[in-house]
Amino acid sequence: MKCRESDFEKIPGGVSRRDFLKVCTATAVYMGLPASFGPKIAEAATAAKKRPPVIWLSGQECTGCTETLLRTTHPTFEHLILDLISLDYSETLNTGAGHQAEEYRAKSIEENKGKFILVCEGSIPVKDGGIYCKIAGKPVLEILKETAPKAAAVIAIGSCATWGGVPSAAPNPTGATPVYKILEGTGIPVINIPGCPPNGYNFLSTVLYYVTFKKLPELDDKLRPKFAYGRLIHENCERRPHFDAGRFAEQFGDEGHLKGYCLYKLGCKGPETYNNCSTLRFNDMGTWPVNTGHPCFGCSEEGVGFNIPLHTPAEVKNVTPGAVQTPITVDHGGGMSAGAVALAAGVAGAAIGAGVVAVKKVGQEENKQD
Ligand code: FSX
Ligand code: SF4
Ligand code: F3S
Repeated sequence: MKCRESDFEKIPGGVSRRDFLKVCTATAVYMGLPASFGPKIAEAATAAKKRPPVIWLSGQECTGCTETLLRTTHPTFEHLILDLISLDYSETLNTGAGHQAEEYRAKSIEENKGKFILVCEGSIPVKDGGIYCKIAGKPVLEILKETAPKAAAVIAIGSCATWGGVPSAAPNPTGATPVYKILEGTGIPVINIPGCPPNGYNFLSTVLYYVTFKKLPELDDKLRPKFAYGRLIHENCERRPHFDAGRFAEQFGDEGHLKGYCLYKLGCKGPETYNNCSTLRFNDMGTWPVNTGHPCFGCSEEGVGFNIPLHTPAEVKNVTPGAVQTPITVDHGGGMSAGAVALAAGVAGAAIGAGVVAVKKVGQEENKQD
């Protein structure tokens, strides 16, 4: 096919228009939309005249969620942060500090009322008035309560922000609480992207969807985008044929483990964890916990990771066979999954997706699905 010169024109983020379209199409498919939505996504993502403002708050967390967005060899995450959105405040990435940074945050919130996206990373301590996590002398609990009503939507990123995560593990000394619970009953739209850390593409695709359609993607009853958290990990795991055939690793390093058998008896929580790790995977190598030989510990599932001991067998929630049965002769860990390939390309699309426009508030209730 003959390419036009305009195909190679660079759009913000240093990506060629042609590659960008490809990526938007891959992202559309990943979100369960027809491929014909690709151009629509690309158009919405590049139409914005003003870079969309994002305020990124940090509560109790390890910063892994930010790190996972930045630690990719695909360049577009950096472009997302630095070129395509206006990241007006992020304690990890701010160049300014102290009063200067705080004043800038206040200014951006006032100037962009109802238009900015508030991203919350980390849990919110509520015990003793929230004194266990303060920013510029103010409890993050107060900052969240003041800021969220002025945002277009709130994205809780990571298991700490969505369920409480590590800081809320028993005995939860600081009263670490998820963001959605703090905002319950306020009508402020909240979307949960759990994982410790979550897959960056789940976050970026959500932003992209929001930008394109001016509403939240379809959410489940736990406010998670269904396109990413609609299926159990176990349903699409490459070790699933071994599970079905009753072939298990009994101990780390035993013959079954070395042969790539199912990790259920080592405590794998894939059968009770809703996430796309087994299809989307992480990093450019297409790795994920199970293909490195470690059981999933349910990091993204409320009440599982950080709650149920690592090696306690999971509750098998669904015995439906996987959609695709992987041949058990395949060498584990070799090559990228189809999903990983699409998403490796898809990162740019998601990034540009954050080339956000002003967004309309959408009621949480309207988006909750059974
Ligand atoms: Fe929590 Fe994210 Fe785990 Fe860490 O911030 S979800 S501890 S990866 O950094 O919040
Ligand atoms: Fe895969 Fe874990 Fe399910 Fe076994 S129990 S098939 S390792 S998700
Ligand atoms: Fe977490 Fe399990 Fe995925 S531990 S990263 S939900 S495989």
